[in-house]
Amino acid sequence: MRVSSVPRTGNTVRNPVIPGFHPDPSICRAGADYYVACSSFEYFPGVPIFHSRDLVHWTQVGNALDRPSQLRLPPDSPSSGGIYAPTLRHHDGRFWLIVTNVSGDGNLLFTATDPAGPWSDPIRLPGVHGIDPDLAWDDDGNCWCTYAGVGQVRIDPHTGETFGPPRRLWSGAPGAKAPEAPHLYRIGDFWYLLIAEGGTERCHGVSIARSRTPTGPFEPCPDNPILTHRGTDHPIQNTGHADLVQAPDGTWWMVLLGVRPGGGTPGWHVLGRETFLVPVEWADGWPVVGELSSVVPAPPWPLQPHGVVPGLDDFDISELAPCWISLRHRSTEDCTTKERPGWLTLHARGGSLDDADVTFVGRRQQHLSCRVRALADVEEGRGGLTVRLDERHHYDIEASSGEVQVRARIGPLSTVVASRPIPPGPVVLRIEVAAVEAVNDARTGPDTVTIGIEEPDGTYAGLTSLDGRYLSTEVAGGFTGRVIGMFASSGSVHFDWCDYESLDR
Ligand code: 6LW
Repeated sequence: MRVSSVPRTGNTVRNPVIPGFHPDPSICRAGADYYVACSSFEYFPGVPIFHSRDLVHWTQVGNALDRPSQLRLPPDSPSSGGIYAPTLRHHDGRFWLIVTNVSGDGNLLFTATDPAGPWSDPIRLPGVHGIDPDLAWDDDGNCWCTYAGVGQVRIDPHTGETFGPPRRLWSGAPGAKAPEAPHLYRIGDFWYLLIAEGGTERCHGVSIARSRTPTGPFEPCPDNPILTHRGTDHPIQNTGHADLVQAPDGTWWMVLLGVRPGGGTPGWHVLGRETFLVPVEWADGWPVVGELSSVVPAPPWPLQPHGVVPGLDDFDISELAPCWISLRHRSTEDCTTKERPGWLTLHARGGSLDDADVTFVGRRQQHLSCRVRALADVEEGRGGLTVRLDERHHYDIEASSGEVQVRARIGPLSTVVASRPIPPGPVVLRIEVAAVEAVNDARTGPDTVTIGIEEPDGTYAGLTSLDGRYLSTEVAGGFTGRVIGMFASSGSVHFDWCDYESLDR
């Protein structure tokens, strides 16, 4: 039985469709509009929401959790804690979002009439004991919450109440680790249970099972895993944590996470887990996933390019664009565009970038090669530009009155790599990332991070070049990716603009 297929026109578009640290994508469609939500971990605001009309061009329309009442991250909560694995659904005229806050509040459910927000305050789910919660409704109006493990419990999504004991549904392939990221769908005569397994590292994969009822018993697909790149030399690795969506023309598509390791052995990925798109066909009642590569066949409908994140932000509007994220919380007391109109002012709240609690505003590195520049006025404090993986892995250029310093923090080691005097007045700080062109040696790193300033006459003065591998997930661990941004480590620092430019070919 062939239900539908994706016509191949020969045209392709670039994958990942949402580059940079955007893992655990969950997708839903409402009419002609598609929406994706991703995990956000220790960053505030949390859960970026993207919109698309064509599945390949995505615009960030907001962050679902943008109020402290929705997202509580203790100041000392660990990096790669916080918000895990959303499920986003459109049901009964509303959008539903369920996530886990592993740094305290557990599973939380939110609703909105517009995915751009505002989203409701959270409904707590104390009876759901597992990460990666999913939501699915049956024809009788029952709401089933399925979670990593893979377990399931019936819930009232309006109150968070659970009914009956949780039941175990399926554990994926015998012996495979970490059956997680379940999504349950009613498609035709079956209920399909899509999961990830093998762990979110190189062995990640996607498997599926089906049943006549949402509660099982589930019969595994004979072709599991239906998608994995484990054991291959494919440039996209760690593929898993997927979600399915059907287009109005009947075609099916999958969003999933994958990484792009660079350099020699073992390969280092620096952008975190990114969101890829792949077409899906159906054969004999099972999904067959198309080839996942750095391009995806253009969908058979007009593409609507939009939503390129503006590179230059001159902080002329009072609200920060949704791409800007901070660490654990953000208040107008430590981050404001109102104090000096047209500038972003950061007031240090005590910590340095080595601490969990620091005044920081950054954006995800979304290109393998890029340049970020910012004009900083440090007459009243110390601060600058950083590229960070977490508190223990970051490269910074920090300016204070009369001097700039480049500092590298790698695990337990922290060192000033370079410094030089600067003239009075605002200074342009620059971080440039260049992906390696060729691997000359198995030990070649993934990229080079060059850090410097611009002289008052605009000429560039490089201070140092550092191996980027130390700001990779393979070195730092965890679930996030690089974020590049501005910080204040003491006093007040004002930024006139910050410019992010892709240097990818
Ligand atoms: C998430 C789990 C996973 O909860 O990583 O790749 C965890 N999959 O499903 C954090 O993103």
